[in-house]
Amino acid sequence: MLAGAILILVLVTAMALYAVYRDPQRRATVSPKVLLLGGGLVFPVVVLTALLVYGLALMGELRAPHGTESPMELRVVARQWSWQVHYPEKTSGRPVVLENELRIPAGRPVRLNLVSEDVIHSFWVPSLAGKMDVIPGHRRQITIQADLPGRLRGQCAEFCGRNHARMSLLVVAESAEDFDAWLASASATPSAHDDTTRATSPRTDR
Ligand SMILES: [Cu+2]
Repeated sequence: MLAGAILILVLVTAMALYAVYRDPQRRATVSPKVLLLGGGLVFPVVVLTALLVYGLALMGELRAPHGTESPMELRVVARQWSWQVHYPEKTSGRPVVLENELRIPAGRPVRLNLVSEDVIHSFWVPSLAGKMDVIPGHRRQITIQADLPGRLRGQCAEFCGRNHARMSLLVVAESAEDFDAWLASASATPSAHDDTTRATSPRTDR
């Protein structure tokens, strides 16, 4: 795709330079009709059709990460203006809920069940997957997978009101062992307020 883009860029730049610097006496040997039909219709149709076919072929892979491992299920609630991540409840221990932080095990698919409590939001972690609109009254799903441990940034990608720009999300991908240890200790920690363990990510981006 990059090679194709470079080829088109070089071609268009060459044509623009030719148009600017050519000898004024020399007239184009290509008729305007051919230029318009070829450059304005045939060329874009061919290129865009090829890109569409390529994109459709890639879509399945983009939506469902590689591997046959069953994904971990998380519930993500979007609201003005934060992301709330609910971890599966165990028979023992306390429910684990994170605000504006998504902790996941690296190397394992994670299926996010997205719901909105108010307006349309859009879940977007550019390094992991495309955008997924979160629409009130609808349940949307997206499967993500971080191949390596690290910290990534997510952002609401649908304008959702005054603090839309601040509706960001920190994704922390950890090794499976670290993740399991964190989840075990988070669900074991008693909370001072209620029966929910909440943790707030450090908001260095504010
Ligand atoms: Cu939003």
